[in-house]
Amino acid sequence: MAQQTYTVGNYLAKRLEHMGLKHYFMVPGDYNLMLLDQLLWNKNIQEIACCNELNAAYAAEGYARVNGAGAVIVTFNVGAFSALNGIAGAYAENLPVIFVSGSYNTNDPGANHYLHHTLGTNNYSYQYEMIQQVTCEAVRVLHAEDAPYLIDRAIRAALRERRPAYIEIPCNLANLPCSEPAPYETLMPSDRSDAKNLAAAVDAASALINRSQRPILLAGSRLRPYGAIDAFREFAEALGCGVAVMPDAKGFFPEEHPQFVGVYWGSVSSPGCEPVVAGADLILAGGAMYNDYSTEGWTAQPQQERTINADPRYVRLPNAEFTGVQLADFFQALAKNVRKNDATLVQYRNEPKNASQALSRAADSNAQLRRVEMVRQIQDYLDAKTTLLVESGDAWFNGEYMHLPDGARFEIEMQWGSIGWSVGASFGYALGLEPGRRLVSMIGDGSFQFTAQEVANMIRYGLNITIFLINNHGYVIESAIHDGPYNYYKNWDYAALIEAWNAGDGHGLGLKATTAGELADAMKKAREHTGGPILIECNIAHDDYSPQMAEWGKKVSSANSRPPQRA
Ligand code: DPX
Ligand code: MG
Repeated sequence: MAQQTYTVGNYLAKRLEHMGLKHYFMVPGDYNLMLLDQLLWNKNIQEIACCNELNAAYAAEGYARVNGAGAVIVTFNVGAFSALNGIAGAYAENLPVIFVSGSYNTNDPGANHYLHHTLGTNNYSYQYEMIQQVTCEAVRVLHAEDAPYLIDRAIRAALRERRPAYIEIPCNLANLPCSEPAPYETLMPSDRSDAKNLAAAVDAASALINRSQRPILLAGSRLRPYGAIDAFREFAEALGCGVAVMPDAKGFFPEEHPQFVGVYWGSVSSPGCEPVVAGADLILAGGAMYNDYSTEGWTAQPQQERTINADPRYVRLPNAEFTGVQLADFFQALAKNVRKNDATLVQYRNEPKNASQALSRAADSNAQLRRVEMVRQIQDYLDAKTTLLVESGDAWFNGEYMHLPDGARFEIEMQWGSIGWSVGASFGYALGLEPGRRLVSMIGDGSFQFTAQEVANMIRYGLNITIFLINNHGYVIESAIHDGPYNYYKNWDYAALIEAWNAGDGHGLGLKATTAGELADAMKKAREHTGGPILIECNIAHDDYSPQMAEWGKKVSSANSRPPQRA
């Protein structure tokens, strides 16, 4: 029998360390205090406090984006329910977040007790049942000796599915002994392709590709969670054709690569990209996630007759489907079976690039700040070591058409699209960043109001994040889709908030720009600032938004208002 030197909480802490985590996010509550003590035992992982559980879940999601996985620890019901939105977001965005909740003393159900922080009924399982809907595995530890097996089961599922998993640990079990962890390798998912299906899929796909006149590649958001970015690029280089990225996969193919042809997003594609995709006779999409946003209200979804969809679950050809084929294996094998064809790349080079979409010249420094000037200056602020993170709203459009220098990264939450995400996610992301890299976040005023207080923890932990707070005085993307009085709210003095959160001992910097020159000055100060976050409030007019957002808004709005059809 294994030696009983571990406790349930120690065991969990060790597994989080094994997963490569150096931090976990938490909000304390009496149901999880014992567990938090046990986690503190492990000095290789650091406890990080958040202002509330929603932000903590967003932070763990952001951390998982840069670090491969994240973890968040909350208290029963009141904490867990707040975290649900962020956990569901991690599910939608394919990020393995270990979601841990403390829970009731195991004697209470038998005693038929009513408990605080609950609905005041004798139902002890509703939290677990609700969370099952937004996690790929949910376990409840009811006896300490079962903890190792159950914790491992949850972690294994999260890693295999690239989704969150839930672990519930009662307050009277967290410090009880259990066996020590088996080698971590026993948990690793063995993602192997079925050799026969892989060969068949590669044969069928390469026959189509080699027959096509004008093939093009489309990078999708699931390339990253399934570890297929490098294999996709290898294949792209073997084929030599044009490579477009979907808006939620920006950065998954280098923008300075000679084969890069831009962001494909229907009529709001980056300059020159749409005609090339429209003219292709074969689209090979890798890890694509087609939804109404990414397909511009279903107008930009490639027709199945001319598409090969390599998805994490299957490879779908116009007339055949193969399962049991891993994305990276598929692209690697395909790379060895295709002939070069650069027709779409040649076409892209000859396409006129709409000059009005190109970045403008510098504005006069006394000129009122306009969106184009703001974008131009932020573009200059990016370098090879930057991650640009964009919140839902016009920040998406401001970010999508920026150029990412080689080495720069891009983060967007286009599938879940929960506003306020960016503040917590920026906090988590920045904690997980390698030294020498930095985070730049573009966040709209309305989104910021959802989760603003987490900036206080960026100050507490001295994170050097630059936030461009785009104050266009309203939910402007909503106005573009469908305007009404509900899209307007109280203005805040955003830059002034930083002083309040510094509260004497912090090193955050809050600046405001209403002219082009003020923004340039603020950027200069931002570059020199160390020891805490910088928030630059960029004041622009309410109606100063991207033309692409207006165009996209119309398409999404008409998709939303399709009348019901009789079957
Ligand atoms: C809403 C959205 O100010 O950006 O550029 O002005 O649009 P823009 P803001 O941050 O406003 C965002 C706002 C209200 N979406 O326009 S995108 C609906 C919504 C959501 N998530 C949650 N609640 C409501 N996406 C949690
Ligand atoms: Mg706004």
